[in-house]
Amino acid sequence: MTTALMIEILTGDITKLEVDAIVNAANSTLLGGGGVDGAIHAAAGPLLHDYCRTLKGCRCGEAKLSPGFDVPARRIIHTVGPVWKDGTHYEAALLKACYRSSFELALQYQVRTIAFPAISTGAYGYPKQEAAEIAVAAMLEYQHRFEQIIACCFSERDAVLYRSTLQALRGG
Ligand code: AR6
Repeated sequence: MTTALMIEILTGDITKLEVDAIVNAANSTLLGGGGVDGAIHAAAGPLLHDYCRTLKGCRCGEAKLSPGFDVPARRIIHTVGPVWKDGTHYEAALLKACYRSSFELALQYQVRTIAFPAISTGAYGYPKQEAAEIAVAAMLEYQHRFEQIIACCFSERDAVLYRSTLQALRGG
């Protein structure tokens, strides 16, 4: 199946990936934090923090762009996922919006290869299975507009979940 080449599920550190853009699971200040956000700021260096100050924050579900500075990726797309409460606070719509906003911003900047972490599934507590379904559905929706879409999982267990979700959503 040709589409299989476009969505890749990897296990590893997103800061190391040589792609046009990596996506950051940020908070609304865009000024850094823990998890993947902390790792990206540490790898990109202090100029990223200075640049992010000029972006004046970002709302949940939206996305903003910065250069990659010291990471191999040329650009970083910062998006703010929802904090999971109980599923009745528009969490799913907001998480979908994160993926769509990130993809749309990437298209505006001629990004052809892009990598995502599992947005909201760490500190923000989004259930991993439900989040994977939203992530993979968005990737399938946009796959024809990119050369490569990487789901960069931080554990092999998450990667197994993404692989089974991808298989299920593709219909086997
Ligand atoms: N590469 C890829 N994935 C990673 C990496 C990495 N280097 N490090 C962690 N992950 P989280 P959130 C995975 O908590 O839930 C921050 O403090 C991690 O295992 O980074 O959206 C921000 O500033 C998990 O699967 O992001 C916000 O305040 C996924 O990335 C808040 O956390 C997301 O976990 C955002 O919370």
